[in-house]
Amino acid sequence: MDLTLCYAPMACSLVAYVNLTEAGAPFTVRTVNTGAREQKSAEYLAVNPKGKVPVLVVDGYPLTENVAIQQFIARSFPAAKLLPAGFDEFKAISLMSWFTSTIHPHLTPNARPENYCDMPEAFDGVKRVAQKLLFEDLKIAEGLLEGREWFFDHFTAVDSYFFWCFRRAVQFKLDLSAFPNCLAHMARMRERPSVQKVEAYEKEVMAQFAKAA
Ligand SMILES: N[C@@H](CCC(=O)N[C@@H](CS)C(=O)NCC(=O)O)C(=O)O
Repeated sequence: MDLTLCYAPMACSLVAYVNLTEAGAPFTVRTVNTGAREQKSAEYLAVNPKGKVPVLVVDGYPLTENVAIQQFIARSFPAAKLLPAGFDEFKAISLMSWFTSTIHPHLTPNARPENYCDMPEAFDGVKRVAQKLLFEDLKIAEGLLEGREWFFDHFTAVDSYFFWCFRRAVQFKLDLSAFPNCLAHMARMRERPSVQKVEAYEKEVMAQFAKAA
């Protein structure tokens, strides 16, 4: 199987990078310079008309949307146990759907308030409301992680996805001290070689993009 991941530094394509690495899957990376709007180029739109990362191109066929991509990786490489078994599998899909449909949209206004309101003087308010909603989400995640290392009884794709969400909140310099379980989860994730690999790679790609600018 030929796998190519369309990946941008800082973006949620990190999740698939981590999961492919955890699965020991051979894959190549196509970097996408979102700062230079490469995701809106005609060439990229031919791969993903939504103009977003991630895309996992499987034997030439593009698969979009994190929830589908993580399930594809988990089912293609079952030995990695990236999804839990039994009813928990559906709970894992439920959590990843929540990250995509709710947590991610509560993060993005911090970076792009202009996509939510066309009055620049209201941007601070847009961010404030998004942060309030995000903190409600994180309170739930904090409870789910109480007394646990991972969301399920072992590391799964849900952990990789939540790591990206929480790291994004950290990058927006929000005060996250009310979420010690989430902070501990992030620290645990950073002990994993897959996460160390993607964060080192991310730095490299960002340096290449900065040089090219
Ligand atoms: N629902 C999509 C969201 C993908 C998404 O929003 N990706 C962002 C990066 S985190 C992106 O490509 N943004 C570029 C843009 O909107 O121009 C998924 O989960 O795959």
